[in-house]
Amino acid sequence: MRNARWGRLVAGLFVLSLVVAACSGDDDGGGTTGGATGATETGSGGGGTTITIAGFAFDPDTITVSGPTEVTVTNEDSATHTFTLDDGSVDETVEPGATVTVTVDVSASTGFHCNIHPQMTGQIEVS
Ligand SMILES: [Cu+2]
Repeated sequence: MRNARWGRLVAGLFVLSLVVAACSGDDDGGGTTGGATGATETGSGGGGTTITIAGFAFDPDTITVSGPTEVTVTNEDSATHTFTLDDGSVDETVEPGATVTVTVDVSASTGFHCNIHPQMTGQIEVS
């Protein structure tokens, strides 16, 4: 009888640890950045630019860079997306809940898109 009780206790702790691990794993996607600002974000001063993917769309869908710019892309969808420049210089897969940072270094304006969902497009302007 004692062995059976220990078995249940150990099993319970095991399940509990799984729940804790699952919850802490979700924290990576936390933090609301951006918000209801304009559709254009300018990366200057070395601060970089942030793009959020949500609802199968890039937000903002137009960014402005001057020189090499770090662009941080966060995927808040449950589907995998890519952040791909039309000129092919960047092609990064962004898993659900993941954040990737890439350096965008373009000399002329170019578009970007998701390889998986062709309707997801955006534009990079060079100032
Ligand atoms: Cu996509």
